[in-house]
Amino acid sequence: TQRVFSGIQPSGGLTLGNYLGAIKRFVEMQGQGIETIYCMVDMHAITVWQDPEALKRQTRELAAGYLAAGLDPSKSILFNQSQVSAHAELGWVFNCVARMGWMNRMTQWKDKTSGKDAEKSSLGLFAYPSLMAADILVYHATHVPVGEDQKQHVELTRDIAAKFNHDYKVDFFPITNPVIEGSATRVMSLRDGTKKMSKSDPSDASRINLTDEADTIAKKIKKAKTDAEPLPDSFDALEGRAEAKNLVNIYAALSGMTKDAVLGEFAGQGFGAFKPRLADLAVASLAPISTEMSRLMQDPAEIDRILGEGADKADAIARPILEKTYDIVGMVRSR
Ligand code: AQP
Repeated sequence: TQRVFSGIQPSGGLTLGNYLGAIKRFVEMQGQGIETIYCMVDMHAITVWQDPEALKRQTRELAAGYLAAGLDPSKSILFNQSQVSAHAELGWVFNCVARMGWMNRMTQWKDKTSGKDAEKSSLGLFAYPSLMAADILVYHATHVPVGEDQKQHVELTRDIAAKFNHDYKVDFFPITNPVIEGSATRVMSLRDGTKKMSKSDPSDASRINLTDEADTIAKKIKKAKTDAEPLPDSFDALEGRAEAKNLVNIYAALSGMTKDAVLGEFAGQGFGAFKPRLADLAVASLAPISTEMSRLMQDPAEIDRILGEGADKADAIARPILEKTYDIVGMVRSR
């Protein structure tokens, strides 16, 4: 049987990248006879500094985003990571299974410390992938829907599971599969087509936030970096035009059309014609979600109740798997 786990950091507002690369996929996987567990990974978020009040607000906002996009607490388990302590506990065990060299090779670690003094990064940022492996494996999850940028971390999760199974001579943790599907597994920054759209990019103009007003979305798309060439009639012909590719990709993902079908419609036209259409499409797709998010945010107590209930359900799955892990490792359990 399949069990799906995935999470998003409440480290800022949700972006179009998080929506197309993750949340939209979460919703598609829900209720198909598959158990779906979706987390707000607040413990990952604090690997870089988070203002405490902002973290609480962002966690509730992320929960509102999940709900507004169509996740249903009666069909999926929705909760924030810190309320289920088994994540941190298994994370510690995995810190002792994973090797420093593995962590050193993680491109997210390299990206997040590049140009900075890595010595001043938190130890948690370095160990991030080990906690992520715990998030997944504490549920024995078989499938993890993520964007392209998280593929390496899911591969590391497989390595940790295999090393644990090998070291302790057990067949206990499953070898999890990343699910990287959909037409927008890698949405790029609106200012730089070689960088991914990210909620922590210092430039707000680089991303579309799910909570942006219609005119802000239109303005950001209008200002998005492009080139002066008209659009060709096939996606292959866009090679070398990173920004153009990104906008076409976003159009395809939002409309449900193939990229070639999008280009079939716009071939020969420039961005002056394409951008307003993309802006209209983005506004039409995101407005219902952002309206519902603001409605939900008016009742934070109800959001907290949903997260608490989800945490109870998550704990009921995770706790026995953690206890079995402790037993395998040789920890005395006497109460
Ligand atoms: N640009 C993107 N395109 C497609 N998918 C994306 N995801 C993130 N950005 C894109 C997917 O969203 C999920 C949650 O990501 P996360 O919040 O845990 O961390 P992240 O990948 O580091 O996302 P951000 O927005 O860039 O956050 P910060 O800036 O705080 O690090 C993942 O499935 C991810 O693949």
